[in-house]
Amino acid sequence: MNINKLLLGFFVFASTTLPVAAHEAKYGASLLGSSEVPANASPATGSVLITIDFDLVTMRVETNFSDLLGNVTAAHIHCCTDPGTNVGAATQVPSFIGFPLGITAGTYDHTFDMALASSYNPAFITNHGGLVSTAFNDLVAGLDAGKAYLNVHTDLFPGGEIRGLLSPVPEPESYALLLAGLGVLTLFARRNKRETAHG
Ligand SMILES: [Cu+2]
Repeated sequence: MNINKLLLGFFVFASTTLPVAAHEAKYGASLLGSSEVPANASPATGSVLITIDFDLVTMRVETNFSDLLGNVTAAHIHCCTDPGTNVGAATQVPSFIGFPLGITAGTYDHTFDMALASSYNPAFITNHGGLVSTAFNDLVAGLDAGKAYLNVHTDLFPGGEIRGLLSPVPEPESYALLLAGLGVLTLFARRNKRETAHG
């Protein structure tokens, strides 16, 4: 088989799948008391999935949590700092709009327009270039680097009862691309082996 045709096929495949993967990014985390700084012994658990849409400039926040010892007072994303340390809130304060407060278990699903200043903590915009666009870029960079965490504050744990350090979730398209790439490499390896044997 003509290796150039094979490579062309690979690049056509890559160019049709890449934009899908590149215009959306997902970040996930488990929410635990042991992830707080300092850690606490809360039996509560939860999870969070963040989806950034770079075309729409939106951020979807999907969260669930249960078994909190205290009642929820606020929830938002803090950024940007190294794991094991604390930093101020980056997103809407005092809490995500519509986040269920005053309860110990619940769910939340809201999509924020990240082109609006109201989706951020004003201090985060001030400290990150002074513009919504620079704040957005820094927040995404923080998410990519594993330097942002979702924190659920309660009346018993004002500093946060459960939190999760957000990290990138690979898209299915990325896996397909990776497998296609490995397939090409395998064909190259076979071809080289055969040529060596003959020669
Ligand atoms: Cu907070």
